Amino acid sequence: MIIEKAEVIVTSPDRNFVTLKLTTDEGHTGLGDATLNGRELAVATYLSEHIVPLLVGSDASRIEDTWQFLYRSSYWRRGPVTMASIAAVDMALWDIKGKAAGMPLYQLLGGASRRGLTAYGHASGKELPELFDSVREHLDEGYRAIRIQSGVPGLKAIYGIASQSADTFGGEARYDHEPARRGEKPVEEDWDTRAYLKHLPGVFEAVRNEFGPDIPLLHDGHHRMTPIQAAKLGKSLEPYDLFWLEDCTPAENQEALKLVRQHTTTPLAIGEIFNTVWDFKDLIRDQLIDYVRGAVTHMGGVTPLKKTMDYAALYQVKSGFHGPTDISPVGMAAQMHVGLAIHNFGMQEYMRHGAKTDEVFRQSFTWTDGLLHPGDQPGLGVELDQDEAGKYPYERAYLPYNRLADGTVHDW
Ligand code: CS2
Ligand code: MG
Repeated sequence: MIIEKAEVIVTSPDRNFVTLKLTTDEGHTGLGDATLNGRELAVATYLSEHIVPLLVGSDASRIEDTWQFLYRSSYWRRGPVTMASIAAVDMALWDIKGKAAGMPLYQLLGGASRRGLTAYGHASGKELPELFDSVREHLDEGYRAIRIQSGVPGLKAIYGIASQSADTFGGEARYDHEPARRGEKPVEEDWDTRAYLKHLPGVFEAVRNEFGPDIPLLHDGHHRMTPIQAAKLGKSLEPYDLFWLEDCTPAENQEALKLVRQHTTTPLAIGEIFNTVWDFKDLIRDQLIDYVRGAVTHMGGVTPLKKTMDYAALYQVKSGFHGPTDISPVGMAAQMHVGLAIHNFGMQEYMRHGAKTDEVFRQSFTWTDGLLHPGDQPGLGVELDQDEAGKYPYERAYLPYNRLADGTVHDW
């Protein structure tokens, strides 16, 4: 089975996506997601200039060998651009393998370990009434676990708060579908960690009082705290029994997690910007985290993500794969198959894509009773409508960033 054609497709239905499409001499096609939010064209170029010429004419059935070849032969290992590019090839080859076998990917990975994947959605609000409405909407949509993000008194706009983004962007609530804002410059937001640490425990207390003790609640610290601030937050949230606290520190300095861990039993999730098992190795071995936030798209594909999770299983660390709208439907499908097959599944993040995105990417996953299932189509179960994709050319887009009150750039 020879790869005859490799196409890199950049499309921007509700936001930018980079997709690799491989076609074999036997007529099978495979899709891979290579979207790197705000840096999409770097990956598209890496693929078209440096990977496509290597793929055409090679054996589509050799997934492991192709991965090792792309990873080791470049000499320049790791990094988000390289690993998103390799991820796309890996996903596309698994898609082809499944289609050739007539089986959904999760069957090739060992079959289903559960009926479906518990998924959490993003509730947010500037003030409590809006936040409560947002929680109720998510419960009505079938979510059984909810991430809580709140405005902070005195701060104008915080990433992840839908209603605040509406204010910032002239009445347009674009957060859900467009976290990377289209435009020539990134949007500037403001930040104050002391105000946040003071405010957040009260928000969780109010949510627990309103919605009861049972619903799993999550929170994303989005890399904003120092280790001792993160420790303080974890401790102050203990009474509200979080499912996880995510990205409490930037984690570039992994030692920081030791300090956080010494002070709190709030479960920790980390790694949406990690690229390989090496980024997770010490955190997992030292049991400093509870959930792996890697995404199939940014971790180099299905092959290394499955290996990372098998390693994590030795330490009772579970999955919490990153699932915002900048993971395309192809990437979401791939990680749903992995999540269904592995034993140590924890929770899947699930933000709905926009209507135009769903037209471009025809999907076969289901969302029933709070559970996602990738479906039983052979391969990944996603097809790309190239005519639809062609209607939406790339638009430059950037993620926002933060400055403190005195003008200092801060982690966001
Ligand atoms: C967030 C993401 O979903 C999450 O946990 O941290 O929205 C993240 O900021 C974006 O995916 C960045 O591309
Ligand atoms: Mg996050």
